[in-house]
Amino acid sequence: MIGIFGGAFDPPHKEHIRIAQAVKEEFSLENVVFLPSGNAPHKCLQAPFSLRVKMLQSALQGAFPIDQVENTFTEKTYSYKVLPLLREKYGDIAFLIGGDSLLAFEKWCHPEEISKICPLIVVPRGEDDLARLSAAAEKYARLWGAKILISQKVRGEAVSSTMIRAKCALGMPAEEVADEVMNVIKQNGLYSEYADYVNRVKSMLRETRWRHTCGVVLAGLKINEKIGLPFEKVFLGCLLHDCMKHTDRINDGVPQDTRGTKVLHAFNGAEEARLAFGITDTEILDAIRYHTTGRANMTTLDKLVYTADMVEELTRDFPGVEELRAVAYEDLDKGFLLCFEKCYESLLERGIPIYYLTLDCYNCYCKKE
Ligand code: DGI
Ligand code: FE
Ligand code: FE
Repeated sequence: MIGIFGGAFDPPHKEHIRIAQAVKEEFSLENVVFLPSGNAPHKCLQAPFSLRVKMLQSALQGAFPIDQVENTFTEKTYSYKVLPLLREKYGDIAFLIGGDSLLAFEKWCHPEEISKICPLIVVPRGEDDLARLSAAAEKYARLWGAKILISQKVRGEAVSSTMIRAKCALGMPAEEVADEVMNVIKQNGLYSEYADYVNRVKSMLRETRWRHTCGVVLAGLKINEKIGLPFEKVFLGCLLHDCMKHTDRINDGVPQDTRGTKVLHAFNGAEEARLAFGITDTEILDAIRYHTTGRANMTTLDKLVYTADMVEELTRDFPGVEELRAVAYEDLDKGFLLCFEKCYESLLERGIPIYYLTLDCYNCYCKKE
């Protein structure tokens, strides 16, 4: 039997290869064929098919074959259409999927067709509930005669390609990716659409503040895994949030009453994003503008940037930050509330004058009747 390992592989990471090897062993597969998906309609930071194949070749070094059939498809490729072709080509096949995909199997296109074509090999993620997976497997067996094999030995780790692409965009090392793949990424300038913004912000900040900014981008994207705002809004809001932290230059349009206070840089940063970086998206601009004070009726992006700013993993290490972080990654509304309360109390304790928007925010979210 041949295992079919489909994915975007944008980029392929070490965990992909570990899983392929481990599944091959556990199920005594003759081989595992990597099947990069066809090009999706253009999204931010996506590598084209040919370069994803090139990265896969560098990652696999001939250890596993790559099937490029999905490159020939112009419309969206569905498993129920591709798998019959692969069965014709390879004979006895099994389709590798993650635990999360099995739980969503009903929402796939024609799961009953797929169930007839070949067995599914399910690789649970570390945090997956095995009882739930077994229950789902039994149900699909009953409904459609699906043959579902749940791996007993392999546990996938939650490696996020989005996070890897963000690290590349920020010029950070990504240990999830093999050196050979990183070389292809660099040589072809992959995931570098925001290089101009990144370089400019970096040049405006001192080293630790830049590290903090990278931390906020990564924390923001991690929070966003549960929320699903557009990548660009999260990336740019977080990237630009503190861009005016280290300057005395004040842009037009910044409220007078913020001068000489710690909240100035947020308003100044929003104007800089608009005037110098050419950002026109008001949601991004607002998230920057209100990242220090908060406000009444915050948008999800406002809360996300505010919270990521406080819990990022690269420089924030105040007592209790780990608990805040865990809550924030799980539930943004709760995480935001805890972060805001902590910040508000600290202002009171230190006797710092509270800006009216901070008070608005307090009245909106914290005031008990
Ligand atoms: O820029 P960061 O250090 O990453 O974080 P931030 O933008 O949240 O700024 C935090 C600082 O802003 C901290 O010293 C407290 C101060 N601050 C927050 N809200 C208010 C405030 N200062 C005044 N004067 N009034 C506020 O309402
Ligand atoms: Fe700030
Ligand atoms: Fe900040």
